[in-house]
Amino acid sequence: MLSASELDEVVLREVASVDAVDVHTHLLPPTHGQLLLYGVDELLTYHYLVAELFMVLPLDSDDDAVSDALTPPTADEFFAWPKPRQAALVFEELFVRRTPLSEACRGVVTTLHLLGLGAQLERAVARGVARERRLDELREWFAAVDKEEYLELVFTKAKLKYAVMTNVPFAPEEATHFLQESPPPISPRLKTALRVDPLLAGDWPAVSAALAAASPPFAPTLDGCYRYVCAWVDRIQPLYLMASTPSGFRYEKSSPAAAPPSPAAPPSAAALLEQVLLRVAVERKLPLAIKVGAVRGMNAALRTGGDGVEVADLRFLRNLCLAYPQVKLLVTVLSTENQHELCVLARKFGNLHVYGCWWFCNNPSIIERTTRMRLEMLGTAFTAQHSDARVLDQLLYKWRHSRAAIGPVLSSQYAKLLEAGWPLTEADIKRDVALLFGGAFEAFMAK
Ligand code: REL
Ligand code: ZN
Repeated sequence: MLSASELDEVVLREVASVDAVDVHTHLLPPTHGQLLLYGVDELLTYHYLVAELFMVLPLDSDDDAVSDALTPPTADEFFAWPKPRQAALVFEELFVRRTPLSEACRGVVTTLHLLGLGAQLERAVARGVARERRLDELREWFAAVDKEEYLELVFTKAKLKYAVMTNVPFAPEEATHFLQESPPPISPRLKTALRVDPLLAGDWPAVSAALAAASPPFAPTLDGCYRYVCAWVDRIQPLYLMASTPSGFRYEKSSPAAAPPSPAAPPSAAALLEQVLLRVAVERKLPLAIKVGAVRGMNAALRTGGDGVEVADLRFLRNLCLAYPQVKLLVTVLSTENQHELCVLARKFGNLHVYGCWWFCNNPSIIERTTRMRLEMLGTAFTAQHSDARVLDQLLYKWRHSRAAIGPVLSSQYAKLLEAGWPLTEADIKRDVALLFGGAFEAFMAK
């Protein structure tokens, strides 16, 4: 049995060392060539940092605040630049001219230090270094790594068992890697997930374009679409289907008495959801991971960095859970305002599993309060975090920072339990931490 004085040490140690499952990332395997992002230029051009860059760039190039040698680009000009030039501007503005205080900036610092590149980073920000040379030493280090070995190194250092990818059949540059005659085997560190946003959004133009572009093409009908999705399920054997909801998303089960649509009309959003996405989920026994609360293209000029957040109406989750009790839903929400209601929904429906602190919620202060609430409301029946990493090296900081935020919250919850008189053991803590960092996800998937 543990004493109050031993508690912190044991909990923090377990949280820091448990082998976690990263249930959602945007990483792709080394066999996808250039699509596996890593290195200092990719770290610095992460869309979180690009958004922060455009917050501080002068609005027009005559502004005196502009760094003399760098005329501020428009967003379109910036994205047309080669990556190293984009990275150099981000570095200059956010790390040299300002203190990298934000979570995304601090993440770059943590990552480089965990890779043993602290001295190189210090030299990069030093006075007197020509700004176009600043990142050279760091770039040289990354240029020398072997991708497969580096993937292994990062997973080992981040203490991850495996990470789930986001595999988008609608993106030709990604799809082509799976469509080869005999695709090379994927590293066991990465598991597949089939990402199908246009189906949840009822985006028939996007869906029908994909059906037409397939070789051979699929019929531009609901049945054709169903076959297309099944073919992708067979091809990549995903752990789950995943989609994010469009802004203002609603769902109510269609009434069987509803008049059939005219055969000439494009399929409705409800038909795509029920007759394709949910049908595949039921027939193939595939969980559906839903991400709620993003507002795509809030400032479209910033591309992915221009996506925003809204407080979502979560009634659709109740409707889905009731209408499809056999379909398992993995759910995360982007607005802090939705976190409490999501916990209540998870308490009501055994087919709903809460995972992670997503994107704008992936900040220590929000992780702390969200995790505290989840522990109080859900015990260990949730997944504390996912990284959403787009760049391989980010696994290092995202997991380091998340573990640091979650550990003390968990420890204080245990302290209250000890005080209440529960005989807590080290084995209990090991078991619980394993659940929060992937075990509860795997148990839910196996249900
Ligand atoms: O999977 C998603 O929908 C999101 O995570 C992404 O759209 C987002 O850009 C991601 O980088 C956030 O962390
Ligand atoms: Zn994501």
